[in-house]
Parts: sequence; structure tokens; C-alpha cells
Amino acid sequence: MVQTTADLKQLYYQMLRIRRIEEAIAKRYREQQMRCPTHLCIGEEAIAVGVNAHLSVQDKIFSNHRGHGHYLAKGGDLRRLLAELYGFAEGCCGGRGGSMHLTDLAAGFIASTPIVGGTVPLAAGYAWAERNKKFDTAQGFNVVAVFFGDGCFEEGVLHETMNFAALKKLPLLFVCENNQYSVMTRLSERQPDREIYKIAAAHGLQAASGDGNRVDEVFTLAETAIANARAGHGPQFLELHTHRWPEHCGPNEDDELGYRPPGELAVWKQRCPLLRTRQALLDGGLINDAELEAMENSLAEEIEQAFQWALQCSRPVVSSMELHLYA
Ligand SMILES: Cc1ncc(C[n+]2csc(CCOP(=O)(O)OP(=O)(O)O)c2C)c(N)n1
Ligand SMILES: [Mg+2]
Repeated sequence: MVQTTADLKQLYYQMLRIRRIEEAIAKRYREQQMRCPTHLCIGEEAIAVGVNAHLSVQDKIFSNHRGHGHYLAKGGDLRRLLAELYGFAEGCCGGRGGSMHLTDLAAGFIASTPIVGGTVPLAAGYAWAERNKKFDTAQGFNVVAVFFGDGCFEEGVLHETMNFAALKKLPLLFVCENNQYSVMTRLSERQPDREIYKIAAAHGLQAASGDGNRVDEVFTLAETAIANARAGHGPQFLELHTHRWPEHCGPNEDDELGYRPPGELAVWKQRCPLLRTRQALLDGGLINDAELEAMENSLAEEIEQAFQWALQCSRPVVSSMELHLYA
């Protein structure tokens, strides 16, 4: 449970930070200097923030194509994220990966990849290594979390990995961001009418579902799941309901394409995770306008400085072309 006002404010600040960074990326993306496909997480910030609030640097996470929020919430370096989007050598992946290949080992963000389901077995391998370490009764296991979408639930490798994780009692948290869509195809057109988390439970995982747009709910569900994994109770699964606001890939909105039922996006915008938390803070007299403005100002400055840093970086040199290749 979110215990203190300071905690709730911190969760709000982290969500706001991701939102403002994603908006700034969207704005600059239109200048056509970032030449990599970019999937924004606007509307889905509460999941990254609520889960990562319980993970230390010793705990590791893996992510997918929509990974900026996960990277930032885990403490990944903003400047190196931006440099990566521009393809510069100082980027977190040396400018070779772009938006969908992020890493920040110092923060415990191991990797994201664009192959749907690609990082799921990698996360299990990491969790298996943690499971095989000597158990520290005071601290428990280091936990590994892997973030993926509802579309990934249709990948065989996810089900094989859930089976393996249950068998080996891995300290692994599966986080399914169910935003109802795989690109432009609704869940109801792709999967029979059944709940994702119940299928995970059938694989032998401890599984729960909740409102992924309520950061306090995500925080509480993740707290229990991560404590269970840490204590050696085996793999955990969270299905969190949410919605992506922008187009699947790129900086724009695409509601005019008509793949969502009319009005659906507007309903989800009313369920904005930031709006709800800000209202709760204001209603409780826990924050005032001056504090909210100070948050906005400090973020605007941080983001501007990070872009300035990233924009003076340099292209990878040709002689480095064959480095980091494995064949
Ligand atoms: C194995 C594989 N199949 C197809 C794709 C193309 N693809 C990229 S993202 C995506 C949709 C993924 O949907 P979901 O997992 O729900 O994540 P979301 O984009 O909704 O966050 C697809 C099909 C891919 N990258 N990898
Ligand atoms: Mg989806």
C-alpha cells in the first residue's frame, strides 16, 4: 500500500517525468533527426512506475519495444536514452540500437528488444541464475521483472517460459501491460473471451489483475508479487489493464483510422493515470499548485538539458563497425 504522502507524490512525479519526456521525444521526433522506430508509452505510465518502485538496483528488469517508461522508472540514464534515439555513439547502446534496444546495466535495466517475446526467456535465464545463488534469509532473492504486452501473450515462448519458471520456482515477475491492442487489432479479435491472468494461474503462477491506470493499485499489487518472488514463492504474474494514447509506432495520434470503437480513446483519457493521482493529491490537500508548478519547472529544465547534451554527441566511428558483433 502507498503509505505516505511523500510516496504518492514521488509516484506522481515519476509518472509526470515519463509523460513529459515522451511528449518531448514526440515533438522532436517530427524534426526527423531520430531515425529509429519509436513506440511511446503515453497513457501507460503507472505500470512502469508502480512496479519499479519496489525494485532496487540489484533487481533486474527486461522490457520490450515500448520500453522508455520501464527504462526511466528503473533509473536508466535519460541523456543516454536520448543520444540512443539520435543514433549517437554516447547512446546507451552505442547508437546502434535505437529506441527498441535499450540497456543500462548500472541501473539494473538489462535489455529491451523489438522481437515480441524476445526478452521473456532471457529474463527467466537471469532469474534462474538468481535462484541458484545462496539464499540470503534477510534479503531474499534478487527479483527479475519482465514487461510485455497483451500481444506477447500469443507467443509460444511466453507459455514455455511460464511453465519453466513455475517448475524452477524462479524469482520472476511477469508484467502484462494489457492495452487491448496488438498494433491495430483488438484483443477480442485475437483471443477467445478469457482472462489472461487466469491462464497464467493455470501454468502454476501466482497471478492477479488490476487497473493499470491507478498507480496506487499497481503499487500495491506489485508490492505483494515482488515480496512473494523475493521470499522464494516462485514466479508471479500481473495483468494490468491500460490503454495507449498515441499511434502504435510514432509520435502522432491515429484515432481517425477507426480501429478503435468511437469514443474509446476519450474514455481512457479520462482515466489518465496522472490526472487521477493529481486529483487525489489535490483532494486530500496533499499538494498545492506551487508544488505542482515546481515539478513541471524542474522537469522542463532536466529534459531541455538532456536534449542539449544528447544533441552535441557524435556518430559512431566507422572503425567501430565490427565491434560488439557475435556470430
Ligand atoms: C515475433 C514478432 N512478431 C511480430 C512483431 C511485430 N510487432 C511489433 S509490436 C507488435 C504488437 C505487440 O503488441 P503488444 O505485445 O500488445 O504490445 P503493445 O504494442 O500493445 O504495447 C507486433 C505484432 C514483432 N516485433 N515480433
Ligand atoms: Mg498491446
